[in-house]
Amino acid sequence: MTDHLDALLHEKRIFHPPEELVKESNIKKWMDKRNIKSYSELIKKCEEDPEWFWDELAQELDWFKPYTKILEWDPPYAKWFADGKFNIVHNALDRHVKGWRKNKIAYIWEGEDGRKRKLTYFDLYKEVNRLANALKELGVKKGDRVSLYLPMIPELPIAMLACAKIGAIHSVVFSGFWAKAFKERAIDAGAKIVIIADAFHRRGKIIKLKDTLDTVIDDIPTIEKVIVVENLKTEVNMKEGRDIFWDDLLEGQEKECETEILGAEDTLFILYTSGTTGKPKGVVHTHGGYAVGTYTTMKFVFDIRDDDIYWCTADIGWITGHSYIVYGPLIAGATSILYDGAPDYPDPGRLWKMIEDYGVTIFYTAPTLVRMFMKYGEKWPQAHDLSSLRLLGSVGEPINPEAWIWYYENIGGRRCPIMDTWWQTETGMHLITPLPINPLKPGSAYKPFPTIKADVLDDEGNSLRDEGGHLVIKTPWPAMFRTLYKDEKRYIETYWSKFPNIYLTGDVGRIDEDGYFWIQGREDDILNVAGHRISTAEVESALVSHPFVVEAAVVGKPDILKGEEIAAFVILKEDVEPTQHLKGVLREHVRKEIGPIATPSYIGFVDDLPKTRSGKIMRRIIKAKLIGEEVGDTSTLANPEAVDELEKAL
Ligand code: 6R9
Repeated sequence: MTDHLDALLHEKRIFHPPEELVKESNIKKWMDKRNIKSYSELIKKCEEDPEWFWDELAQELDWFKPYTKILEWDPPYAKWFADGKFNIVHNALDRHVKGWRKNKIAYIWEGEDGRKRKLTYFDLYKEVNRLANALKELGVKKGDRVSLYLPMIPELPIAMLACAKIGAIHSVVFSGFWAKAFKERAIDAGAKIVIIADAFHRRGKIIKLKDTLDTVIDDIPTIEKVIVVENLKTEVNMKEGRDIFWDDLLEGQEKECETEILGAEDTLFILYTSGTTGKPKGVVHTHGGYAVGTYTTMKFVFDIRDDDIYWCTADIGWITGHSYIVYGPLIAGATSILYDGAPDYPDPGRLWKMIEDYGVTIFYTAPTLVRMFMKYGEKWPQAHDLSSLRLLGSVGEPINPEAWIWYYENIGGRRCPIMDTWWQTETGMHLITPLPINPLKPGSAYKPFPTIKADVLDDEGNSLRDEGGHLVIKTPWPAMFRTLYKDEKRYIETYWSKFPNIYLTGDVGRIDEDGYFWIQGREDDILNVAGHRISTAEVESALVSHPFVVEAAVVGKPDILKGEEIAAFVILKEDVEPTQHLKGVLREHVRKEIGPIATPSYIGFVDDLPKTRSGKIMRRIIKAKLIGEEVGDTSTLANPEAVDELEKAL
């Protein structure tokens, strides 16, 4: 049976990057300079001396006072460059403004309604300084927490950088979260200030963010001031003495502001991520190591260069946006696209038109979007000139081989390698990922980044090959989170207790005979059917490989005989009839792809699947609904209405 299972994820096809791209790549040039002949030689050297690698990269950044120690590793606590004096904003802005990048564009912004703005590094620098001065005037000090509740407008990175500049800690809450979710996070962080926008557009509608905040603000006792960006200039309720407009606050503020000299280990931000329990986890990142990690991966994974137009479609409210829209690209001095709107609005050609309009060269998105665009069809990308693209990226969930190939052919024109980057809010930076010089297998996130030791273990801690198990990381890395905010106990229990001194990712992975990693999904997404371990991702991948299927979610339904049976919820292509006969066809298809053991006992057709706002399918909620349990809090869902559909479908 395992043979069948392996057959699905054991993609035989190998895709090599174009020779020219390899030759010109940052990593190749970097290795050449150091007389390193091959990638395997680099990996070996990094394994022997990881501190050598990170020291080399850290030296490309500006330190107020150089560090003398690179790493202090006292598991599960790591300190990187600890005695160095540093500020990430000095590296993301100040040093560029002193040099030739001063008038280089940092962000090209476009709103859903077509509004456009361009900000140079100098523009950004001045705005950050004015806000930083204003925050100081409001009494914000080093270590104070500031909650940012903003859509994808330039004021969001400006606010993050202004906080970091003065040593305050930002905690961004995704603007698509509801009031309750914001409240919970702001209370946990003990935020003194909230920076928010009046409203923003989504799918042509006006979402009134400030009104949402007003419903919970009185329950957050630590908030002293609310700063309101007039993004759409909608009517807002302003409370005397507490609420201030951004423009009024910045009026007359100095365009220069001293950057606080911090320790490398000082906290940069807290970002909340959902855990297995209901309470979100406050993931804590620092200035120094995080800067080095995000910068290094920007340089080597995305191969960023000064003439690139780089676009990561994530929302800054997630770690992907923090690391790869704000800090990584700015430290690297890149020009990035910032888009505030739905990706398929006003039509499914929106992103492709923007790639053409701005000549985007590097494009980083999520598999869920790729599948959505597969559903809309090839004609949308085909209507645009995408020949400027050089490199593609994927993040957030396993990309099924069909989606990989579609992305590779229809967006990348068979010329752009896809960097399938595996990482987490906790890791801060890519940990398992190809570089543009590596041969790719569709659906595999390649191998660990230089210096990173990753493995797949069974329950006893033995390394597994060609079998699914716990994905773990055995070595510290600079951008690793340092703790969970105010919850040391949970930090240790969740991540460091199953295997001593080894980081438990919570994902299931498999390493094939070539050493490629195949991420199979979260541990809690693994089914046990008649004693066989089956990953929901594998069955979903099989379903999605059928030409009639766009997206699928698979969960386990408890069964006395088999332990679990497989239930699948399927979204069909627009013109396909949802018949009983088709259910049989799909079952047969999965049976053929993986084997009888993986054949779904139940198939239901739905128009939508419950997803988090970052696009992850919420299998836990689907499962609860399926077995008639309490669904619980659905406020973090992007589409709570999708939950009700599930019952009817089977
Ligand atoms: C960056 C981000 C982390 C979880 C992670 C894993 C899944 C992310 C992936 C991937 C397969 C990839 N994940 N990237 N699975 N291939 N390339 O998404 O952070 O929101 O914390 O989610 O996402 O399950 O554990 P975060």
